[in-house]
Amino acid sequence: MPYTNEKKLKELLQVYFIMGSPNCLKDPILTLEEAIAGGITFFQFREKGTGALKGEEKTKLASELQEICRDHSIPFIVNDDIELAIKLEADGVHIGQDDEALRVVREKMPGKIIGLSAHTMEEVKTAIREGADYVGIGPIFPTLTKTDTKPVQGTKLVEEIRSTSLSIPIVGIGGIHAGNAAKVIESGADGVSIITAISQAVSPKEVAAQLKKVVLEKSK
Ligand code: TZP
Ligand code: MG
Repeated sequence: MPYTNEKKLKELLQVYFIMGSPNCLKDPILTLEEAIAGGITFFQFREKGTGALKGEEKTKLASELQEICRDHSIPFIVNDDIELAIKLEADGVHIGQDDEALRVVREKMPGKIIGLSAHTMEEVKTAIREGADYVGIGPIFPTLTKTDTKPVQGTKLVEEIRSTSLSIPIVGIGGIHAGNAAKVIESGADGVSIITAISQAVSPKEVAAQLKKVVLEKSK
């Protein structure tokens, strides 16, 4: 696996930027470059929603974003689309509970990072048993980005996981911005996953830098 070391992965997950072209206020390439300049540590390509690119156009954008990540040693993860992740030799994939089973994905992508969205302690335990490298917990706060989410759950599950001996890396997701990220890290998450706060910012660089500052401060 490229980043098997749990401690290293926890560091890499600190400021986890997720986006696709429908999320961006400006050009996705520029948005990613600015976000990287601000200090993001991990990137997920999630091409979903109204106007999302498909087929060759999607592959082309993914490949361009991947190259930028590669130039800056930022892991490049693909949301859901396992075939695309394999084709591009991405660093990993992020899947949900309704996507292809983790066991199957692991077989298709040995040695890659696999993240799974989880909403209950049971799902977290199953994720660990089946070999997930990290779990995404949310929505922590209300979000307008994903309409089919489970109910907002605050930081309860993150706290619950951290009250056990389970050491799996955790990222919080949903409605996170520089003003509330501290709460997510304080509850025990290793990182924050963000779409809107960075992708719709006038300055993705500035917002990424603010988020990085908060996370580093609270991770001490
Ligand atoms: N999964 C749970 S909430 C969410 C996803 C993909 C959307 C997060 O987006 P935002 O804009 O950071 O609230
Ligand atoms: Mg999914």
